[in-house]
Amino acid sequence: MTAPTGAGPGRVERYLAQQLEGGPLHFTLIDPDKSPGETAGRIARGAVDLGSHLILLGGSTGISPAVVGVAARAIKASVSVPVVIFPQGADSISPDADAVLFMSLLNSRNLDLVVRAHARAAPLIRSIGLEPIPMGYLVIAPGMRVGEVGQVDAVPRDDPAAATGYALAAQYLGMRFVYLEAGSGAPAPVPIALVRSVGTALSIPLIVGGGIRSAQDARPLLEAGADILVTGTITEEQGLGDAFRGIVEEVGRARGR
Ligand code: 1GP
Repeated sequence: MTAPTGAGPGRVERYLAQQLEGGPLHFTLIDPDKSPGETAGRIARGAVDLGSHLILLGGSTGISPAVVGVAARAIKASVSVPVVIFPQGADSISPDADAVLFMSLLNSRNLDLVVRAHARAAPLIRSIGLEPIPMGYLVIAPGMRVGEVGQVDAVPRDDPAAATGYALAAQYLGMRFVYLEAGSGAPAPVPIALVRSVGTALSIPLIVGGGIRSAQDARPLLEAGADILVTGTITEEQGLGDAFRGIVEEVGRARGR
């Protein structure tokens, strides 16, 4: 098999394109520091059994290539959906995952997070043959921890035009996904009007995450044009209980529409 180049869709991106033809998708975010190794594998299996389409692996503390690698191997032994690194920096890169979100933090004031860290990590990604998925990452207020660590000028919740400008710029720069992030554990998801504005303008898939805690949160986001919903905190706080199940079922219903 030839190594992925990032110049065109690799195996994981082709899987996503195919799945997106059937409607929106759900990604489960697992923090390998809080849920290491076999625990990550067990959560992944439960999530996929309930209908989640991909496992994202990422966290903000205690991350190393070894921690990510052990969790990625355990997840891959448990499920057949792709395992994709949601990086916090070069320390998140492990050859044991299927791909990495190669994401530019569009509204960071820190050039490292826009492109410089990428320049440092890119040769490693190439040498280990990890699939890079080019993505624009945009933090919407409140932004939570990623807003602070990412030194962002968060997009105000009542400024869909600003979000749409960033998202379109990402598309025009050739990025193949845009992720609107309210921040992990945000008290409320990205506002509906903002998702609708961005979703209407974009022709690449729109990922939305942060603060999605129920089917009631998920439904209007899907109706507004989110192609992919990401949840993390809900599993950490409540496991794969009613809330998680409700969100994944809502995505399933949208696929049926
Ligand atoms: C964080 O968007 C993801 O990067 C998920 O957010 O933890 O709030 O579900 P939650």
